[in-house]
Amino acid sequence: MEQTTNLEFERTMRMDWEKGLLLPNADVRESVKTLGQLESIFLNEKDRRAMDPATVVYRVQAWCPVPEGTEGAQFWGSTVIEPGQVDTEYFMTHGHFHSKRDRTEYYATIEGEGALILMDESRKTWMEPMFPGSLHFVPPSVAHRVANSGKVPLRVVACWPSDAGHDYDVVRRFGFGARLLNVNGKASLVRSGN
Ligand code: PAN
Ligand code: ZN
Repeated sequence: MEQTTNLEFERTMRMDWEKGLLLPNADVRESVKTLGQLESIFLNEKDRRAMDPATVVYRVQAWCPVPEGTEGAQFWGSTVIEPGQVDTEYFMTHGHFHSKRDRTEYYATIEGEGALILMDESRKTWMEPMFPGSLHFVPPSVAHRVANSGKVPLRVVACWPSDAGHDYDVVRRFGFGARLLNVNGKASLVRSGN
């Protein structure tokens, strides 16, 4: 069989599908978010400040084969959210809209349990349960974050357009319209003023 290659894009990456992680190499960007970096994201800011700021809430890997902002390509990422709570609120990602609001995304769960929390521009907020094998589509103009309501790390993978961009500002200032709280041992989406 004749093989054709486009050297510019000749990169085969490897996934550890048990853990939902990219095997690290020079093309994989890794970042960590700690409690100390998540100021004003959780409802109980006083409790957050009383906790160890070095506590890891989540880790992100991203494979961006083309420069950020390029039209027509896609990025691949992996996020691991640790189990934990700030007061009754489960550990979760910061959450964002895409800067280009019509850009969508897929999320899939590898391990653990939790919720994909979604909010449209009118602040209507809803959730989809995440469990091993669950596959989720984030529609256009919908902010998204992932919360871990289980006892083990919640491992998810995601794929999004390379020109989506991330707008964290709206979420930082106004939060989502609801929060995933542990109410008597049950994960419940509770409406909130912020
Ligand atoms: C994901 C997220 C990742 C971390 O790759 O960026 O889960 O969440 P925050 O970006 O909100 O901190 C994604 O949605 N990319 O578009
Ligand atoms: Zn996104």
